[in-house]
Amino acid sequence: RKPVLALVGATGAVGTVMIDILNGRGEWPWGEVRLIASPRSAGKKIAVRGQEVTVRALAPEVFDGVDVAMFDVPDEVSATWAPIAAGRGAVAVDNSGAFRMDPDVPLVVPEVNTDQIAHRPRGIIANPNCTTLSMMAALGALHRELQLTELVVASYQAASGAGQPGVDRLHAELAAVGGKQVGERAGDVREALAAAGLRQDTSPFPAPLALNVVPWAGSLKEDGWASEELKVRNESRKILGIPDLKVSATCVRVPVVTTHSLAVHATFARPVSVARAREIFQAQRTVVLVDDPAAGQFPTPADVVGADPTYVGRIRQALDFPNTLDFFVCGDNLRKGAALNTYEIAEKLAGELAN
Ligand code: 11C
Repeated sequence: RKPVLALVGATGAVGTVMIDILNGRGEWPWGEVRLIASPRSAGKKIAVRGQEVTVRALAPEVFDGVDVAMFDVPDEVSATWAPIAAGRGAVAVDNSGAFRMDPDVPLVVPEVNTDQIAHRPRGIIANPNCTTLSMMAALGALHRELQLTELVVASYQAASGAGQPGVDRLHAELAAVGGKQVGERAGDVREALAAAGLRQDTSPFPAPLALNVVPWAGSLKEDGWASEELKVRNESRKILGIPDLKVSATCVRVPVVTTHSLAVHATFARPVSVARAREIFQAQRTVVLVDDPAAGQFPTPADVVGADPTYVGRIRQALDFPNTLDFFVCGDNLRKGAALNTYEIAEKLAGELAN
């Protein structure tokens, strides 16, 4: 029989992108597809590859007979339900942060560490955070040949990283400032938002995002670090298999709807050249090189959104740092950053089941 695929969180922001990916995929190894969501969304009908599928409410028995269950739900929902799915025989592929650092749960980016999929004693495989993922195809390719030793990054993260409420907030803020002479005096953006009835304390962001950048993503951790910055550090180490990788990240939210960008400063054990880095990127199927500044060509989120690959440009040899490259990456945080990578892992599992 063909394997059965379940999608938990089918009606959320990432779940919706996942449905789009399922509908657009060429090869189709699955038999049945089950769509699962909270009781509030149960009964809804969603078209998957030409067939109407009725969304079921999350319950233990919906996992009976499921081979692969993809989870696009908040951490606390995954923490409870991924083990239940695994207990009923499914492999859970989880896009939340609940299991990423569990030593018995592999953290997988197929083009970087696909071999890790086989070691899953808990029956759970984790999908990285979208900020980490947005640079991993590019970094993994360089690391394979050059051996990464130090990584300094600044992120430029889109509003949809905070889910649909983040997108809705950005649009509402842009509408509130649109066409107005604001951004010229400290505090005038906040005043324009307040005048439009947009209270700061109800925003998913800790400061106005319209006409602004906000140096914060996630929750406050020890010594002033944001959770997102620690995820970039810990997850990069685990995915690349470099436990002592030196990492420093600053995560920043920018007024972009979807597609995270990162300015990367990466140091290697071996000498690097821009020419060799270009060859490495060109040989990596999931990386697209857009790097001709003389012609105004470099990746930008507005040009990358909706695409599957990681886009890389602005490759430079760092002037004052030996063996170091600077470059800029853009990746759609809802596709490769979330749904697509999860689905690519599920597809590998389907291949495993077929053999
Ligand atoms: C953001 N990267 O942009 C986050 C969202 O650990 O999966 C994803 C959080 C996570 O806000």
